[in-house]
This record gives sequence, C-alpha cells and structure tokens, in this order.
Amino acid sequence: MAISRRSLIKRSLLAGLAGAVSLPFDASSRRGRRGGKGKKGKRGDRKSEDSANLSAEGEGLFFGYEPFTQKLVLPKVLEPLKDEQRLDPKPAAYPRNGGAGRDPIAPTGSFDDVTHAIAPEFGHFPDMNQFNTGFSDGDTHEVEWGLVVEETLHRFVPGGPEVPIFTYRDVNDPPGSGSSPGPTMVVRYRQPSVLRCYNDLTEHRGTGEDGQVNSTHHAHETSIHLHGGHNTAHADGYPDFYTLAGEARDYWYTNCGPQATDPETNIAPVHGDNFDEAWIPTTLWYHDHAMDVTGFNVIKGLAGFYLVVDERELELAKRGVLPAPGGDQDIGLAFTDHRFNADGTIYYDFLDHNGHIGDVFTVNGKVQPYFNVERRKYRFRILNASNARVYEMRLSSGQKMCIIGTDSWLLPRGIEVESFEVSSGMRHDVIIDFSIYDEGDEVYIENIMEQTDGRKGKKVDPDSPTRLLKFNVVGDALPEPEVPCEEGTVIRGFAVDVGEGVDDDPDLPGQWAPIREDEIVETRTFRTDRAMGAFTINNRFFNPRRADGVPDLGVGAERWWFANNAGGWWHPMHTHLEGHQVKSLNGKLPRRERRYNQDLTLLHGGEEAECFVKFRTFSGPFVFHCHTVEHEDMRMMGVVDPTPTPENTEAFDDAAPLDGERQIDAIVSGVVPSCLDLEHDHYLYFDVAGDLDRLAGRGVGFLECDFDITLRGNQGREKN
Ligand SMILES: [Cu+2]
Repeated sequence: MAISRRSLIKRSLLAGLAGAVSLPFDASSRRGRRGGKGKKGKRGDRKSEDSANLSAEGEGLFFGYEPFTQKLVLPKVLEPLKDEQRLDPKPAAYPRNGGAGRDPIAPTGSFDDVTHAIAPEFGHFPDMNQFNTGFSDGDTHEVEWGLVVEETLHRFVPGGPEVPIFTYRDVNDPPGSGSSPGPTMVVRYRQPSVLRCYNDLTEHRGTGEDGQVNSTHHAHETSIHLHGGHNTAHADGYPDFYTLAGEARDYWYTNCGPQATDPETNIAPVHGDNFDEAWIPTTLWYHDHAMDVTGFNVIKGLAGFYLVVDERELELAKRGVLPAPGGDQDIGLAFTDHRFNADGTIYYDFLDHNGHIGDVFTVNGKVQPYFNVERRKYRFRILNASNARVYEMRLSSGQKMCIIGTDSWLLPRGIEVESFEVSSGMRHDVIIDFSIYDEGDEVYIENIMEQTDGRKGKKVDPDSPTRLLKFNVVGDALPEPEVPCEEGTVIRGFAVDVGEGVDDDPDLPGQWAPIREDEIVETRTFRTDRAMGAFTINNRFFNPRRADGVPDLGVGAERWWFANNAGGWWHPMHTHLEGHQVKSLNGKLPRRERRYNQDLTLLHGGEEAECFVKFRTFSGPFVFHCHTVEHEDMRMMGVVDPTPTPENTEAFDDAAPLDGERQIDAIVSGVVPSCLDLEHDHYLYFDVAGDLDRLAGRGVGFLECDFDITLRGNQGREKN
C-alpha cells in the first residue's frame, strides 16, 4: 500500500534505475564545466553568454533549451476558503465520532475522514485573531485552506517533454493544475490558519483523465513541515505523523512567535499574549518531511512558500524602505538542482546517501529562467530548496545585495554583502536595487560554490560562476528615487544595545534582542558523525520514539553545541519549533548576516557551533536534523521533547509525550491503532536479511540498528 524507503530501494534496484546515469545531460554539464573555464568573461561583463551550466556550445542543450529564454514563473497565492467552501468536517471536530478521552477512530481511507484535525490545545489557546477571516457565521477564527498533494505533468523547459512531478494544488483548482513550488500561503502575524492536506498520491490514482498521473504505481505518504513555524507537534510535520495516501490531515498554524520570557522569573509562560518580538516570523516555507522518503518527495516537487506579514513590515513598506509584502516587487525564488534521465524524467538515486546533487539548475521549477525588472528596488526571498547543494550566491555585476532577513526572520538592520552562502533549507531575504542599471542591462544571480557530490562544497571559485537566474532591466528609471534599503537600515531594530546602539524611533522601536548567557539553564552537545553508511547524532540513529533532549518548557534558554565529527563532510543543522542564535562558530563569530536568528546553521568539516535556543509554548516531540535531505533520511535526526515544568504546567493536562520512552498518544500523532499492520508491513527498516544483502558492500543501510519496534507507534495499544 504505502511506499517505504526500503521498497523504493528494491524498486530502483529491480528497475535498474540506480545504475542509470543520465548520460546526455551529465556529459554536457561536464563539458560545460571544462569548456567554460578558459573563456569566462571577466566579472562585470554583463553581456557574456558563457558560464551557463547548460553549455551554449550547441551540444548538450537541455532539450534544445537556450538558457534564460523562458520566464520565471511565480506560484499563485493560495486563496483562503470562502463560506461555501468551508472545510467539512470542520476543524476542531476531532476526534471524529469520539470525544474527550476517547481514542481517534481508524481512518477509513477517505478524504472526509480527516486523520487528524485540530489538537486539543486549539481550544485553550487564547483567541489571537484580530483579522476578519471572511466567514460570515462568526464561529471560527482562523483562515482555512485546502491543498491536494498529487502527481501531475510538468515542463521544465519550453518544448521539452512533460514529465511527472509531485505538486501541491489548491483544492478548488482542477486536478492536474498543481505546481512546484506549490501555491504561496500568506497570512498576517497572529492570524491562525488551518491547512487541510489531501494526499492524493494513492496507489491506484488516475492516469490522464483527471489530470493526474501515476508514474510509480505506489502510494506515497507525506508529512508537511512548515519550516520556521512555531506550531504544535501534531502540526509540525513530524516525520511519521503522516498524511497517508487517500487521507486528509489538518495542520493548525498559529502564525505567532513564541511567548516572551518574563525577565523577572526567566520563565516564558505557555499561554499568554506576550509574544517575543525578536522572533516574529516572516519568510517560511513548507515542504515534505515524511520519514525515509523526504529526499524523493522534495526532489519530486513538494515545496512552497509561506509568508507571514506583521505590522513592522507594513510600516517599512509604508515608508518605502521595503517593497509592499506580496506585491510585484516581492518575489520568492526557490533554487533547486536537478538531474534528469534521457527521457527528461527526474533522476533520483535512492542509494546515493551522500546527497543528491544535480547538474541542471532551476528557479521556481523552470530551468534557468529570466525575470524582467524595472529600474527600482526589489525584494527577493531566496530559498535553497535543493536537497544537498550549498550555493555561494552573488550578482554577476559585482553589485552588493542588502540582506534584510535570514531564514524565517528579519534582521535588526540591513547588511550589505557581495555574496552569501546558502545551504539546503536556508533563506536569504535580500534587497536588490536595479535603479543603478540602464535599460537593457542584464544581471545574473550566479553560484560560485563548486560542488560535485553531497558531502560538501569543493571550494568557492569566483572565477567559475554558474548562472542561475537572469534579470533583464527594462523601462525608465522611476521619476523619484526610492528610499534606500542599505547597510544599517533599521529593519527589526535593536531592542537592547549589543554594541550597535538601541533603536528607539517611536514608530520603529527595536524588536530584536539576543538570548543572553545568564538565561542559559542547560548545555547539550550534539555530535554529527557517520556510521554503517548512514549518519548519526551522538552515535545514535534517529528513532522517532526516543527523545534525545527533554528541555524544560519555557524555562530560560539552552546552549546547544552542534559539533561536526564527520570528517570533511558538511551538515546544515536545522531546529524545529524554535530558531537559534549562533554565538560562535569554531570560536569565532559567524558571517555577519548569520549572527541573529536562524533555523539552520551550516557546519563545514570539523566545525563546532555554539547556539543559544529556547523552547517555548508547545510540548514535543519535535525533530532537529541535518537538512541535507538524504542525510536526514539516513537517520541524521534527533528528537527534542520540551516538557512542561511545575512553573508552567497548569496549561497542560499531560506531560510531553516523549519524556523518557513513553509512546506518543494518538491524539498528538494521528497515528491510530489500525495503522499498525500497515506500519508492520511497510515501515520496518533495513533489518530484513534480503535487503541487507543487497545493500552490503554499497556503504548504505543499517547492518545493526537501535530501533526498538516495540516502542513504535501505538503498538500494543488496545483498540477502543
Ligand atoms: Cu548532513
């Protein structure tokens, strides 16, 4: 029924896919790299046609595509549901046919039996919503959306073949019209939302007539992670809190930040309305996070933008410092690298656990597109949606970019850089001012990080850029010069003096503040390493039923050392629920733009990062992991399970689910007892002799593992 990593590996071996190298494009790109070396235009030569990854020598064009001749595609904004489209059954009606204290019923495999609706905390979280949701009956206070996960056909280049990808699709749009990136969700800060995800990747899904395709003849489980969101565990996309094929699941998003810490007590109350302004989220993204198969699901297309707009951004837009959020000068750019088979289908090697590296570059699902820009300021939300590639991005013209945000959060003040490093999952929110150019000028975003496998970048080579996206400068200059957004421009501003002064403009009071040393109540060290061809943290493989850290919920802060033991390998470490602040990287300060809030820290070979992090508002389980997605799939994940303490426990009836080795209640996980058979059949790991034999000698898989099957899911639980 459902697909597992194990069955995928079997399948790929049987089909011979694992050995099928995408020769035409692989070869062309190698030629491109070699041939490009000697004849690079000097930097600033904006007319140079060279250095596109796809060689311009005539051979090896990607289905004849000449780079930068197709338009950048912007995903649609996902429309909130209206009265007549309301979610049915309503959110919060869970457990269906159940009630307080009753176990959820088994899903019946249909979309109107929502596997998991709103968790119980929805009822006693304060009503945060200050905004009209558009519903007339007044009995709800959240925005509602519906997204269908389906497989459909997509063209990466004009004239190229239509090939199957996985997409997210607005439930009100016709089947087959989904996109990758999926529709962009936009909300106001503190405007709660419910996303109902319908997983239509069923084994017997349609072919053609309904706009869907079925290239795998498998069911695929999904789990949507809202990356950068501050949400309950059940809505966070925990790796095995699946939305199974043929079923639906509700994700409740708070769209708030964490509760602020009371400076007197050092406690962040669990329920309140004093939100920490230093952690107001901005540029989030959603992507698949299903255990074992995230790499496959993401490379097939399951990712999209999720934007939160707060008063500060609106004020900055009003002042002209930032382009209007969501407007024509606010552009999301998702960068991915792909490999393709000879027939144009996406190539993915299930046995390449180093990390998937492509040789064809796409932006928003199109190979090397162009974007026409007016002679004015633009905001680009740059997302590295690649599985394993690390980019060092710059502009071909040498112009500096002003970074206003890293990962999910805006910076205190603008920081100008010539280039920045962006690992899988990271976002850099940048302002580029095109008013300095003339009409007809051409500027590229280009990558100068060389990387040939998923282990690490080889080196930054400024003389060997790969062009990713072209800007054509068009039109007249604006009649009035715009307000600049440049080095030092106040964005969130400093709420306390950390050597830069406090920002106390009454309309733009400082919001960002550091987590302080004297708030630290616990220190933990997480060492990344490799073992048996897979990846470990503190010598343990990921076990979704084992907590690797149990912080006191809302009490002070913790010092987390992420230490990279794994030879020269690179690992971008990602924390769920909360971001972190990097205090030191190998004893030094990190790059200027990455000293504030971030949810990802890239560890180069041998590096150790000292991170301050708080765990507030929601009890676990949440994961933290390497965001090189194949490493993550190969067990480089840990579980953190913030647990209520006597200081703030009145908000919870129960302790966190994983304090020790207790099972996760179905009310949190959505994993109901009847799923057990399915788990047994499909989600066992590499512990079957036949599989291990196949994997032996290939450096992958688990020859031994520490999974305790008896602790998985709701095994042993009585069905009610
Ligand atoms: Cu890694």
